[in-house]
Amino acid sequence: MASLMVGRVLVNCSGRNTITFNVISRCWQQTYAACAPSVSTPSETIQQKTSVVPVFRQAGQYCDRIALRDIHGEYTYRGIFLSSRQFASEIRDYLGGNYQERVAFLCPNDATYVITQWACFMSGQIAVPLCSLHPPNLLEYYIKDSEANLIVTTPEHAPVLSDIASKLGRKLLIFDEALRVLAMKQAVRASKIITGVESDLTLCNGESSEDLDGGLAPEFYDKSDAIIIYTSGTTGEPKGVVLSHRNLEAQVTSLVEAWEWSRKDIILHVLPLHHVHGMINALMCPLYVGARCVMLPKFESARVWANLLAINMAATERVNVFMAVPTIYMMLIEEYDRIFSKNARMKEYIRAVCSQKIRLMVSGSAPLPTPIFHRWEEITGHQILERYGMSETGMVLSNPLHGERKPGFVGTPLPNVEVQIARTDTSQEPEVLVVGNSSGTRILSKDTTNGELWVKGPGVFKYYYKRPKATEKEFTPDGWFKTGDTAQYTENSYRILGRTSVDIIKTGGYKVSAIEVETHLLGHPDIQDVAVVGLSDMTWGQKVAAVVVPRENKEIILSKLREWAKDRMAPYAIPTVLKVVDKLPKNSMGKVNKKELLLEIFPETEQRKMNNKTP
Ligand code: MCA
Ligand code: AMP
Repeated sequence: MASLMVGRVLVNCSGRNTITFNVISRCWQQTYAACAPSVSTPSETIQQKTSVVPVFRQAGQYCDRIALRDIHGEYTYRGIFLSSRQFASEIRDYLGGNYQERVAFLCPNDATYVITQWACFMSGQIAVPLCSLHPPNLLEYYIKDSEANLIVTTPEHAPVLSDIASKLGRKLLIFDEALRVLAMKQAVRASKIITGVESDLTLCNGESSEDLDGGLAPEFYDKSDAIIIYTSGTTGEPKGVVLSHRNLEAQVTSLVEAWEWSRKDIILHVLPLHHVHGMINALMCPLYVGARCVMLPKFESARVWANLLAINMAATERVNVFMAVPTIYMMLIEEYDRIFSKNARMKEYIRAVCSQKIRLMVSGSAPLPTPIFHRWEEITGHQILERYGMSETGMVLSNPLHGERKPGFVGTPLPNVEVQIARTDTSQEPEVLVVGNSSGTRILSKDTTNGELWVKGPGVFKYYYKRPKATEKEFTPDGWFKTGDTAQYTENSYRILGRTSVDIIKTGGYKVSAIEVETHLLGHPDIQDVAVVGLSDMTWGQKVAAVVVPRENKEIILSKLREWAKDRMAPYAIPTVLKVVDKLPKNSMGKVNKKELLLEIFPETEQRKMNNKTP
């Protein structure tokens, strides 16, 4: 029998604000216990004493400050909070009052995404963000795999999702435009009250905080899960990385401290919202501190330049933080060359504006090529801050906010993160070569500092959804998460040398499993055999390349293959390079040696890559 407790508690929110919450809790412990992992992971062993403050609750204190601007308009923290609370109660009703149910949601990059995500958190559910680029079969996979009983979407995606919902027998809830408008109306009111004034008056005072009761008991968030992010592995289908509210808080507070996020910041957001980079680093961090997020529907070079330069914008609207993957920096450079390169005065202006008005430009998700680092510095006066992270760990290593940023390096451990580099390539027990945290790094080996990067800390994920074996495999017995990335510690900083597996491809910042692409392509009626490899490329990091053996008397053409793949794979996973061969070279085990295949089939690209090795 479900037990229900209703009451009121007083909680001190970061020592700044006393907020009254309704406490509603019903058997969430049992629900949580049912999906808990079978292995002990670091995030459980390093438990913190204080209660977790989820992003919506932290944000509740910023009341009439502007939280978000999207293509429709501006939204205050209060507006988003109230809309989310209303939506949370609808979600709760749909789920029959249960907690920790998975809610898959597909929303555009605008306020509807934030309201839906907060509503999931407030009602105690686990949010599963979907991506509009994915074809229906992939969306269906994520919904099935996460056992999402409820799907939320906006009218533009309703046709696709209603088909899936009826096929799978899941409930579909269409986001009501009135909720977005409710969040906006508050913004209009706020702008009348505080036009252009950056002041503490915009924080909640005693009386206005009264409307911002919402969410569940503080203890609920200490132990419950928040998000599932899907990520590809070397084998099998994408796995759901489960991040708890405690994980999210640890990841956010680590970055807030390291990169000195403050409520004066305005970030330009151009990233997809179903991955850590766009969701946590570029959205939750600003909302956690009362900063503002200017969200574009998608990345577009010209629009980004217009925002960075604040063309036709008031000074108070000017963005001062930007985060992107290396591909985006490369595309921005190409746009700059196209539009501005012949205009010396404009070039001077761009450099002056960027260096004086923007305080932080970050790159991550894939290695930042040294030429991009230098060119960007030449154009904007900014040394891009490169950092390293993973869906399973959040951010791990970062170049310093103040001090030297080394091209080709990813810096040192962030606050609350511990790392080790371990030698795992021998038949013996792994040997720890390097240990580090935000206070410093110790080298334990005389021979080498190259090995696999291992991570521990409260930000590290709990488990892969419904995959206890896969979870156990990725952790050492003493709770280190094995990243699968080869790292090196040298010159007081860490470098990422690449993946230990050739079957993980990073293209445009997206992780793609070569095995998964091969499995899809083998379903093509005219393909007999295939090997998929990542081909080095300055813009995309790697391009997905397929080396294909056609069936007898059949012809494979790239354009037709891409068209065929459109309904089956994410667009970024579809090969953009095709080589047709008679036979794939295989070893005695029947396996293709992909490193050799790359050298044999694409000798020029591989040679160029070796020559460009940095630093
Ligand atoms: C698109 N194209 C490609 C690729 N994608 N070509 C080669 N490789 C690709 N991967 C081609 C298209 O076919 C098209 O060609 C042209 O490029 C433009 O395509 P479009 O879809 O319009 O591209 P876009 O919208 O400009 O997308 C590029 C992008 C996007 C903005 C860089 O890929 C992106 O948002 N990447 C970010 C991924 C990300 O956030 N990753 C974080 C996960 P044609 O014009 O000939 O048709 S990693 C993470 O979260 C961890 C924790 C971390 O460390 O951050
Ligand atoms: P994902 O699993 O999609 O979260 O991607 C995480 C992977 O992206 C890591 O395991 C790395 O291989 C790669 N990655 C992220 N940031 C960097 C970086 N700055 N340099 C090199 N690789 C990176």
